[in-house]
Amino acid sequence: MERTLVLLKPDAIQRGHIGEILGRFEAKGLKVVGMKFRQFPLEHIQQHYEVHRERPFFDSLVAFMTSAPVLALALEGKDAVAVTRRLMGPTNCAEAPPGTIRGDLGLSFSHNLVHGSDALETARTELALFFDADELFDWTPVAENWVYDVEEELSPAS
Ligand code: IDP
Ligand code: MG
Repeated sequence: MERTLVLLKPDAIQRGHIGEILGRFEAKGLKVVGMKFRQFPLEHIQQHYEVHRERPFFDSLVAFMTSAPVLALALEGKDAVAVTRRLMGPTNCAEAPPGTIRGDLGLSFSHNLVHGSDALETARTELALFFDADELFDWTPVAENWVYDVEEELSPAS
């Protein structure tokens, strides 16, 4: 099982797409293990996007991400990092395929609705930035053995 960080960006909040986007992750079978709705401080978002600090779009990205509340989600599931990125689609919404969140809901490169960690190691760092340990919850959905073939797919060896 992996955990990953997803952010519903200010454009998703402003456009009323919280339910639509959260619903897609839930419908897929990913488990919500943390959720936080907050307008994050500038320094927090700067730290989150630290790898992009030298890029020309850094300041506008940080301004955008602090312009309204963000919904931070911690999602858990098998291959959750890659599965989440596939559901999101590529960065530029205009080129993202139909069926993906960005492909169905947006037209912009920068206002692309959603963030998802790009690797397991990144996910660990990003989850620690957005959530304290006691804000993440271990729980077992009643339908888990219908989402997965538990013996085949959830054994330690799989
Ligand atoms: P990702 O969100 O698909 O992982 P990254 O390359 O990590 O994409 O970029 C982080 C975020 O910065 C993007 O989601 C987007 O909001 C913004 N961004 C990336 N490249 C550009 C650009 O060339 N112009 C404007 N915004 C950009
Ligand atoms: Mg990225």
